[in-house]
Amino acid sequence: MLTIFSSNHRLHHGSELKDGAVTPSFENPQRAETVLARVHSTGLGDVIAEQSFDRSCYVAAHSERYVSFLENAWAEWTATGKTHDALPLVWPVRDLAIDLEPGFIDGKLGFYAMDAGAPITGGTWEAVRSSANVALTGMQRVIDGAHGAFALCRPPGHHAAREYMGGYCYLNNAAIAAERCLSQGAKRVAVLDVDFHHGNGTQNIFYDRPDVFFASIHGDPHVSYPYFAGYVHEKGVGAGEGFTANYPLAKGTAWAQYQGALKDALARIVAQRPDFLVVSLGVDTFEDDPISHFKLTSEDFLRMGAEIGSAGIPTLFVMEGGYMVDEIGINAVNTLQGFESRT
Ligand code: 6XA
Ligand code: ZN
Repeated sequence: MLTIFSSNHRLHHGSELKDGAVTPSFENPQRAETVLARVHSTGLGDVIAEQSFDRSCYVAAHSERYVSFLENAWAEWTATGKTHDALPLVWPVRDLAIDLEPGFIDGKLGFYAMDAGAPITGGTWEAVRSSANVALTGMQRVIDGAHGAFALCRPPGHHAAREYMGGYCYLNNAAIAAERCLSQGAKRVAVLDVDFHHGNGTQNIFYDRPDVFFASIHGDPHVSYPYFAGYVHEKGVGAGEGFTANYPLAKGTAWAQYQGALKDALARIVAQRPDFLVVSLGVDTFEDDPISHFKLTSEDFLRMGAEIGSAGIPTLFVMEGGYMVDEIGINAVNTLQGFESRT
């Protein structure tokens, strides 16, 4: 399987507000390097660099003003004399003004963020743009006939909604790839999110749409980040009603329970007869992941890939989360090899 990788990911390494302290983000450059090393050592296939894509590809999944914010945030932040990572401090919740974009960077950061877990640094936009281009390059290969491809994206994307960042995510790489299929003539696309955390951003972008079916299997938001999305009753709205499927699972979920949700999600996806499948591949469902609480083993990722492969749909895998740095490469590549074993 072809892998797409951008060394520009190294330009982004920030801090996050976690457990009451600002600390180096769990989402660090070593993650992508570890996965890349495993791609090479297993001989998964060729590794190519990303191509450039027009800005309009990002605006297909996000608002114009949000993309402009991402492009300019660091310059606006440093213009105030600050040199450390830009993080938000105040958010427009409930009855506060949610429709008025503030004119000052402190306000803009809160306006365009769901949490203080997506720092903006001097290199962030270049890394983010390159990560989206990695997904777009992979998607184009699949559109052009490859049965599978691996977009080794970093930063990840699935928490990024049409108009906000959060949870280490800025541009939604999976959604941008799905939009690319549609703009190239596909009628229907499915997105399957197997990251431990609910893909609230992807759900947000397609919630009222019948052309993109979204299924997410994740830790129950009652007790797991992102807390405010991912419940079973969230099924889409308007023309999109019935085109979102959420599978929140309990703390300690192991393969025996996980497999049932995965089979159900895949059956629903196959029933849609999508032209393409985008998999948001987070491997933070691993038993030793430091910020999650599922119990999948490295062998289970082979099984997961095989299940996905048995759906028989041309598939782009997009890297999302996974923080057990020693194992993240094994678990990601196991999923891809499991997929290939069925194709
Ligand atoms: C809170 C935890 C963010 C979760 C990020 C993640 N800072 N998402 O792995 O998939
Ligand atoms: Zn995650």
